[in-house]
Amino acid sequence: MNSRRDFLKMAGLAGGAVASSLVHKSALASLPEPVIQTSADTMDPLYPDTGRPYNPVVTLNGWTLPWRMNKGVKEFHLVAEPVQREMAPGMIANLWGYNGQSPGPTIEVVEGDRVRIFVTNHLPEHTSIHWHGQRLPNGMDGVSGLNQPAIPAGKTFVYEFEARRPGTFMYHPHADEMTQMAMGMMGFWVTHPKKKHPLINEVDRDFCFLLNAYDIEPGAYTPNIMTMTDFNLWTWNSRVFPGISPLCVRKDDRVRIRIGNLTMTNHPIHIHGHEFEVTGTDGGPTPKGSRWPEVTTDIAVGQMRQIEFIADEVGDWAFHCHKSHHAMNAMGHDVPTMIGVDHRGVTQKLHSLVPDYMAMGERGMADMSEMQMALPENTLPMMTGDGPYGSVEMGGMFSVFKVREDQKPGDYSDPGWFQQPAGTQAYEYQGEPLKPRRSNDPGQSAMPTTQPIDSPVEVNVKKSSNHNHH
Ligand SMILES: [Cu+2]
Repeated sequence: MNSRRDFLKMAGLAGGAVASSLVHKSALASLPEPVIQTSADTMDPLYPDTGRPYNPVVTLNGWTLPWRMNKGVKEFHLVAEPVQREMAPGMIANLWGYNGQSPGPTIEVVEGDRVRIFVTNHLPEHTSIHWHGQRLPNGMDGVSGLNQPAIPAGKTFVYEFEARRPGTFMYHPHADEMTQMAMGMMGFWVTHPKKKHPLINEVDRDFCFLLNAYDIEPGAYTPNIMTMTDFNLWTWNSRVFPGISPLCVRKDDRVRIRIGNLTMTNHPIHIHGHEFEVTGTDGGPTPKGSRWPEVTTDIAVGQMRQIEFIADEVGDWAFHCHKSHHAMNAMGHDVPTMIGVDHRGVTQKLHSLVPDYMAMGERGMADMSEMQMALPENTLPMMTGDGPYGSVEMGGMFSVFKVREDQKPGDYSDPGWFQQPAGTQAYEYQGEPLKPRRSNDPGQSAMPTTQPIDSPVEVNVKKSSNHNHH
């Protein structure tokens, strides 16, 4: 990583704030060099080369911040700054984040570690960092005005505490929170257990990401920070499908996925083909007796959940928020429901006036994914992302959980699409169609009888003046 070059480049972009007298040479000598990330790709896990060993996490479309060991203290340097985040190929957002990206880097430490975090503020306004879920001295909790003065623009503050309990945490500003979180300022934090823990399993794959949301008008680059509920980009780590990396694992791996919610609404996160247990929250590991199997878990605002399961079914499994509006991208929310409305005649007339006019939605909204419609600049299609059999018709909070027999341990690369073994895929029925049997037909029950397929079913059609069955 060309961290120094990137950092100097970023410093140059920020108007030379770092090169100026704000950071004195003596202070610079004691500050750990900030590492800046310029890519939105999922980075390989960062294996520790100092301090206690642990099995690192993989941050979806993110990375773990390297540290410097200084007399037994792990030192990190976070730089709060404006960033450009690619939300999916074809769309860039102007966000605020840390060290070049939004969300910021994941911080990984071990239970009992002494941690010192330098926070440099390159935003145009003051900020602070709250370490969500941590046990720490009150003055390190990061609520500006309550626990500390806010960090003025251009200044560096130092937080220092012991990572007292193992678990899943996050960090975010507690200063002009509404603006700064709407702009993407947040990051993940994992404290690994220092020794075998009765409630914390060792896993083969450990993924993490944050749920966040933005309101960016089609054609625009900067979020509308005043939006309270009507967001149009529902994101995992500031990415939308098909820009979210797949979660690639080997068959029979024990998998843990850690998720934190910093949006303004809850997200029922759902996995296909497997059942999981919630093994931890931001309050710590859950007692074994409190765990039950499920396939969807709701994550409320400000909550974190870690789910665990054995990936024992090969395939490409959908993994997504179950609020269907959260699995699509911008546009469409103001479109009236047109199902069943045939407006072809109107379209023809309109075409003579407005050549670009398109009728949308009369057969459902699936046409949207196929439409070669001219979109505004820097705007993603509402439903997008192709699979091996056509459009997946999803956007937003959607990814694919890929389980393969031959995915090597430690290999997180995309193995491509799953090849369905012969005879294991839904297929088209080629026989004769049957007439539908309706439950209100006289003398008929709703349950089909065991009619042989080659003998036609007799159906009495009840005449009705106000119902026309086609
Ligand atoms: Cu959702």
